[in-house]
Amino acid sequence: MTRVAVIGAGPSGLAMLRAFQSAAKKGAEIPEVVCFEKQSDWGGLWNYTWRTGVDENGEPVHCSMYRYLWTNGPKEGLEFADYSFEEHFGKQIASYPPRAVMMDYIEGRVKKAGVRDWIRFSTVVRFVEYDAEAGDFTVTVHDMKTDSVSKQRFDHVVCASGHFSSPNVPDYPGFDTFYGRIVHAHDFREAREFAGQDILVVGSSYSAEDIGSQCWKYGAKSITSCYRSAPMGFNWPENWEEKPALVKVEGKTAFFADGSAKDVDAIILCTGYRHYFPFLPDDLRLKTGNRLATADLYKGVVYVHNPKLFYLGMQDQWFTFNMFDAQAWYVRDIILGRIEVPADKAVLLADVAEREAREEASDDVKYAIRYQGDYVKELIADTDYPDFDVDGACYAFFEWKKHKTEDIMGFRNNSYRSLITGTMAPKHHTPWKDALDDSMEAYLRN
Ligand code: FAD
Ligand code: NA7
Repeated sequence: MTRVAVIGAGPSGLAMLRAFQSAAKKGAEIPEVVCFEKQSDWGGLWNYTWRTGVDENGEPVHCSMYRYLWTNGPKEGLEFADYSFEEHFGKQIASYPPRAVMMDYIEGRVKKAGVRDWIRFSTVVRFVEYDAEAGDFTVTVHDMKTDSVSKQRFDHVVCASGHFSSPNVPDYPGFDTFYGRIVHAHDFREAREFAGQDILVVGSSYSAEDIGSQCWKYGAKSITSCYRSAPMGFNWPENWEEKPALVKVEGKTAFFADGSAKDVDAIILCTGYRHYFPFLPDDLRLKTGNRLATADLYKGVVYVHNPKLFYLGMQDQWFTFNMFDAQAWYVRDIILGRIEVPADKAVLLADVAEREAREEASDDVKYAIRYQGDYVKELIADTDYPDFDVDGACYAFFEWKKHKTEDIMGFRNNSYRSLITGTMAPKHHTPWKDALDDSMEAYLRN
């Protein structure tokens, strides 16, 4: 029997399990699927832990999420086409759910699918090797519950281990003698820690914007953010100032490229993440930047140097859950022999080159959103994943961008229409900036 290993039970890995389960439900014969998950529960980044550094087993903590995290884009852009928010919660809910609400939703679909038994929890994938003669993979895993290391053979490996977990941590002159805390976004958890403090946020992307906003919401005295390439440029509250690049730190004073300086109590490095696969040898390891057209992946999922190996969710993300689904259904159909991957490596490489060129053709944001929307459409067209209004999702993202420009601390008060059920989301009962209790009970009170 064909055997498939899935590495990771986050949204991407779970999409893979759900894809196979849905084929089996329709009568298809499916391979044996074994998913290895190093955490003790599923949900990937959405499985929150207070821990930082190493986990209970001494492994690097995967979680990069923090308390009080609400989705940074509208839920209507990520809704599963085969499992709506209304189906899960029994009613339509507001558009920017907090993390706990999202975790409940993610779990709902896979609980219904009944795939939990396919997952070996607290099991770390240590190494993957390809045996060219046998044409299969040997996967070495460490089961932390029994403290035993074992090897298993698989015909296919699907790597869904995420890429927003291993932090990119730059050094700046003076960091080693700074008078306060320096922390990367990956280890940021509780915004109240910074109440009453002057905070410096390094970076100008999603983490910088959202962690700065959280600290602002939970009572930081001031936020200074600084950018390497371009400012975020939002209409910030009066105690938030945007500066050009950080140059150095002396004592508690940060100096910037325009010659200005600011005394700060803490520095939060929102400097992004690295694609990091310590369990993969050179011939199997994806080496790519955080971009829409990942290097070396035919159709964004098939590893061109070994087409029996697949990667899910390795792109930079406008689309998330529904894109992971589109990818998982596509990979499933390759494994089931329903979709053929060209045998000629030159064809696979040409596909990657075409995607890269098309991504690089414009740096307009709407272009990038449409680009990824088109990718989702392209994959969905070839499988039985339920068709949904991808253009409508792009439009929701355009609206979201506009709402952020209008009011960066108020964009989460807006509502959008579900592309799956057609229902308009209710307005949340409390403006985001005043909603300090982000429990599921509080959010669902609508
Ligand atoms: P992950 O969620 O990272 O899951 C990967 C899984 O692989 C983990 O469970 C991990 O434990 C496991 N794993 C890793 N290595 C091993 C190993 N060696 N052995 C066994 N298991 C392993 N997306 C949105 O749609 N909306 C948002 O609001 C949003 N906010 C975000 C906020 C933050 C701070 C971050 C970092 C990301 C956010 N994202 C958001 C994007 C996020 O990447 C996706 O939502 C989603 O979690 C990606 O799923 P994934 O399964 O690809 O990866
Ligand atoms: P991103 O989107 O990869 O952004 C990283 C940011 O960090 C970006 O502004 C970079 O600037 C900046 N950066 C990177 N290296 C440095 C150094 N050395 N010095 C200064 N600034 C630097 O990561 P995020 O964490 O914001 O977002 C990742 C995901 O988490 C995202 O999907 C969200 O949903 C949550 P640049 O523009 O490259 O000059």
